[in-house]
Amino acid sequence: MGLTLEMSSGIVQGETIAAIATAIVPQQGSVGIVRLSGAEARAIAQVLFHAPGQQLWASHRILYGYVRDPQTQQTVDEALLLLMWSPRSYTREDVVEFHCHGGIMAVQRVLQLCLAQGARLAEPGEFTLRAFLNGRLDLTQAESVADLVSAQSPQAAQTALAGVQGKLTGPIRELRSACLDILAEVEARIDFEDDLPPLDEAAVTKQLAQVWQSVTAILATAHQGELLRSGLKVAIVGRPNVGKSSLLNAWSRSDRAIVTDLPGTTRDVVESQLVVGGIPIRVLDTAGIREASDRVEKMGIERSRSAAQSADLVIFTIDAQQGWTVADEELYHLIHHRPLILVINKTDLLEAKSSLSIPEVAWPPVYTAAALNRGIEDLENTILQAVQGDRLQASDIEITINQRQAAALTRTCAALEQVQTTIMNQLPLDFWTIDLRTAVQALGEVTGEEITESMLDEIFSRFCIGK
Ligand SMILES: Nc1nc2c(ncn2[C@@H]2O[C@H](COP(=O)(O)OP(=O)(O)OP(=O)(O)O)[C@@H](O)[C@H]2O)c(=O)[nH]1
Ligand SMILES: [Mg+2]
Repeated sequence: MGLTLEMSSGIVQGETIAAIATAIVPQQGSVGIVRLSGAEARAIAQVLFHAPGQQLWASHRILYGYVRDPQTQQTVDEALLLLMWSPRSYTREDVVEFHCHGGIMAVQRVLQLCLAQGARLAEPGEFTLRAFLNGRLDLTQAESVADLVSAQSPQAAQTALAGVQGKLTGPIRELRSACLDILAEVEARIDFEDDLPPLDEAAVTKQLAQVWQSVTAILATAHQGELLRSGLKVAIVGRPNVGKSSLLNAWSRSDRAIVTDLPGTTRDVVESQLVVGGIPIRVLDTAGIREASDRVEKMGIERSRSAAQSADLVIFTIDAQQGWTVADEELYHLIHHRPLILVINKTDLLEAKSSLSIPEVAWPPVYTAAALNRGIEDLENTILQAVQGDRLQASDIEITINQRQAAALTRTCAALEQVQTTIMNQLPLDFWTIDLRTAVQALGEVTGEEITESMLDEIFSRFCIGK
């Protein structure tokens, strides 16, 4: 991605870029937006957009009119034009948005006209990259923008929004400046040893411990952040007819999967999207696993096995009335190395729970009667316990960090621990500064104050085009 930006009248304006900013769905969607940003955005819009009457081309105005092909004078769309002049825009450059009719035709034709006028097709995330380079957003905010777009649950969206609003940046900047203060104190002692009172080692140690504690507290949100961002893949696995599809249906409150009293009903993996405790969950209902001669059923069973192997969590379902059978035991041996929750279904047909002998697994078994919608809440609680343990709950945390930020903060912690050891071992002050600088550098990578072009490329290539 080119980072070539030009300075003009104090504002950094890059090459003019263009992209369709809305989701592109053929023949659907009421509005589609083409976005332009850069030094030529205004000029290009003025060539393409005909605004009848005395409409003013002023910032933060919306014009009504027609997009026309300047070559043929043909009208391409009837549209609204939103103007945001530098620096009061997302990128801080001149930004123009064509609000066209939905579907793909209008936006694609308008985009082509913009490109024909000299704009370049934007790279993924390039608008947000410019917002970052022009100081409109720091790196944590920019990354949160991508998280907000891809959020799959209200909680994921909420923590992403907190990130966009800078709620992660503030604390990280404070910690970095605390480290810089300590570094300055130490360096002053190295440079002007005779003129200054000796360093208060106890005070420095205390400050370092405080910074370490705050960094560790932020690091603790990484696991939850990952769950909120990526969600979980959960596979319901078991013998035929134990009620796996009934469980999916009860859980998703739908008739998503076909349920019959015939073993071997489900032939292929059926998927449902759910949200449990803020965590987006993809639930896979699979074909009952048994020795089958039917070719289609065999293929389905193969898919069940691979779903069980690739899932983050397996819900191993058995029939309460039949108890723990030899076939259950065989199947259990195939997958017991996976994180697994035991579900004992059809408990409505059972007189007493205690008569069942089942293997010990990490989490308590869940008793359900899927056909009667019973036990779903227990199942959800056990899943949350399995994935969160004693860790922070989604509702307890305001911000979360991603893997990149976690890696930088882990380096920060290691560097701070190293400084402590250096102090304890009474090593010379030069040694202190090495690790303090590492901590400052790592914290700067989180906010983007210290970042290389290749790191930026990697971060922004994960964005969608038009954002
Ligand atoms: N009494 C009772 N019957 C249930 C319960 N859950 C499912 N069933 C019945 O058990 C039968 C099998 O249910 P399914 O959900 O199709 O079972 P499955 O595990 O998906 O079966 P396959 O797709 O063949 O592997 C159906 O007749 C359901 O109505 C339950 O909790 N109690
Ligand atoms: Mg089924």
